[in-house]
Parts: sequence; C-alpha cells; structure tokens
Amino acid sequence: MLDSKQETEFEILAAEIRLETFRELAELGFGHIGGAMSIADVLAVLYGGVMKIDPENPAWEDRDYFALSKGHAGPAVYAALALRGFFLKEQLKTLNKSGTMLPSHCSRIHTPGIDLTTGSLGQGISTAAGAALASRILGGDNYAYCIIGDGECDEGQIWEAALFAAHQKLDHFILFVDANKLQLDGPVAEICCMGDIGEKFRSFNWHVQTVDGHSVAAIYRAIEAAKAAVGQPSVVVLETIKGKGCALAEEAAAKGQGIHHMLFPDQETNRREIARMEQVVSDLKAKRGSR
Ligand SMILES: Cc1ncc(C[n+]2csc(CCOP(=O)(O)OP(=O)(O)O)c2C)c(N)n1
Ligand SMILES: [Mg+2]
Repeated sequence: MLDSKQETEFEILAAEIRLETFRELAELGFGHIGGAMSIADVLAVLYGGVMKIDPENPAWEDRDYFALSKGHAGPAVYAALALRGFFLKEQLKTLNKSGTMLPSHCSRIHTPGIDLTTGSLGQGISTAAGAALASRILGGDNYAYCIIGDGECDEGQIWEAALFAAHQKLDHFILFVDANKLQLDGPVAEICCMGDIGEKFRSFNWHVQTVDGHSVAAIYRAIEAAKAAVGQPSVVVLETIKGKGCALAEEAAAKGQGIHHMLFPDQETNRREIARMEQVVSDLKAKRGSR
C-alpha cells in the first residue's frame, strides 16, 4: 500500500528529476527534452523506493535491474541516479561533454548505476528480458524493469522480445511503455500506427495494465499488481504527455512545434524555467511540511 506521505515523496522526486534534467539540457544547450520529461514520474517511483538498489554499490549482485530501452532519455535517468546518490549532482553539468561519465545515451561502461547500454531502439528490451531470465536461472528474486517508447514499438525486435518473455514466463520482468503518442518527427499514429499497444501485448500473453503515467500512485499500484501476476511478464502502458512539466516544451508543443529534441540557447529563458521548476519542488516540499 502507498500512503500519502510516500506519494508526496515520489512527487517531490519526480519534480526534482524534471528540474535536474532540464538543468542538464540547459547547460548543454540542447537535448531530448520530450521523452525525458514524460518518464520522470515512473523513474521517481522506481528509484524512489520500488527498486532494490544500493548507490554505494551499483554492482550489488542482488539488485534489481533497469534498462532504459529508449536510451535517448538518459539524462532523466542520470538525474534520478544523482538524486539517489550514485554520483555527485555536479557531474550532471558534464552531460555529453568531452570526458564525461554521462554520454547523451545510456552507457553501462561509463555511468555508475546504468545496467545496460542503450540508444539503438529495440535492443534494451531484449537485454532486459535476458537479465530477468539470467536472474531466474541463478535463483535470484530480483526484478528486471525496462522502459520502451511507443514509437520504439515500431521496431520488430520489441515483439521478438515480447514473444520470448511470455514463452519463458518471465514474471520478474516488468516493462513500461511510455505512451506519449509522439515519436521523433510526428505522431506515432501517423508514422506507423501501433493501434492498441496493450491489446497487442495481451495477445502475446502478457499481463497488461494501462495507467495515468503522471500519477505516481497509479504507477506504484500497477507495479504491485504486476508483481502479483505469476507466470507472465507484465507490461504497464503509461499514458503520458511528451514534454510534461517543462513549460518551454509544453508551449512549443501547443504551437505545433516538435519537442523530441529542442535547442535551449537563451540563458535568461533557461534561468526563468529553472526558477519555475524550483518553485514546483518547493511547493511540493511545503506540502510535505504541512502534513
Ligand atoms: C534503431 C534506431 N532507429 C532510429 C533511432 C533514432 N531515434 C531516436 S529517438 C526516436 C523516436 C523514438 O520515439 P519514441 O519511442 O516514441 O520515443 P519518445 O517519444 O519517448 O521520445 C528515433 C527514431 C534510434 N535511436 N535507433
Ligand atoms: Mg513516444
């Protein structure tokens, strides 16, 4: 059960992930804002309490595994890792710069806490399914979590992995689809329509749930239900909004502009957006204090 105290803590962490992610991209001057912002809430639930992890020992054998198959949203995961103490927040300023431990897409070689290297869409889900199978073979009780994009579902490899995971009855494999309805250059429905993603997974014999991907409580409950489903892998389709919580992205989207990857050249505009996001965090912390 999720109590209101823990729910507020998840909401604070989600707001902090958005703030730190925007700081990273503003410092660099550009980046994949849309798909990073849409997964802040699920990352907050995973890194804020659900996942068995140890920031002091990222390679802990009994940890849960996480793969961001849509690796272009790496900066949001880096924000979560820094906020959980895997490395200093100062490192976030080095995103995608020479010598950094934080490349634009996730790399297990460079970054403490990143389990799988991703960026080529379609591949992370297969590796994560493999991690779930390996844990079972080794007798572990750990879970493998993975996030894929809805545009990424156009990749054939997603469905190969879906078939494999169901065949292997990988019930410690919990997959999230970030269903933000947009991919790189337009709506998923117009580029290669997925139809009902949940129904597709159901037909592959997965346990399927669809929830509001910006409700930390709904995400938490879905994970509990996924863990209770025995003998099947689970997918949680997250109904999300690309760019959610970044006013610059939301405003650009409202004007019909692309927000998959944006430029952030104006320091004054960036400062205002950071101040606005800091206020969101403070307001949520005040909610914590007033309880
Ligand atoms: C195999 C492969 N093809 C193309 C790309 C380029 N690419 C990066 S993100 C993206 C769109 C992905 O859309 P979606 O999965 O919906 O991501 P989100 O909306 O969450 O950002 C594409 C085509 C890639 N990274 N890998
Ligand atoms: Mg998408």
